[in-house]
Amino acid sequence: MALIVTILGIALICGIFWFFFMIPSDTLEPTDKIIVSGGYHPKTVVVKSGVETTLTFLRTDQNSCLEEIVIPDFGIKEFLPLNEGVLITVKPPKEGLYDMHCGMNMFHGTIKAL
Ligand SMILES: [Cu+2]
Repeated sequence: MALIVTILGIALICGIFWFFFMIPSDTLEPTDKIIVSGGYHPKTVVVKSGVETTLTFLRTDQNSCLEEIVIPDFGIKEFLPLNEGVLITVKPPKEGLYDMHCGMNMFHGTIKAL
């Protein structure tokens, strides 16, 4: 009986470890936060190519010009509510610079994939 409890205990601990540490290796956890206020800060975000990266966009600027974020290369077009973080996942296929801009193409930022 004691042995079964011990084995179950070990299995449980392994399960917890697996849950927290065995996240798929090509996924980076939420990472770069981009403040959207009078433009994009930072203006250039560096990510790894071929890897899924989740970016958090937080708009703190009332200017409705900035309420939409467009990343044409990844077919992304998202509404950014004021003061609410929006998660956007990108996976650049190769190294390079990828443009991101507001809905009216006035403010620009860059995703740099290494
Ligand atoms: Cu705009």
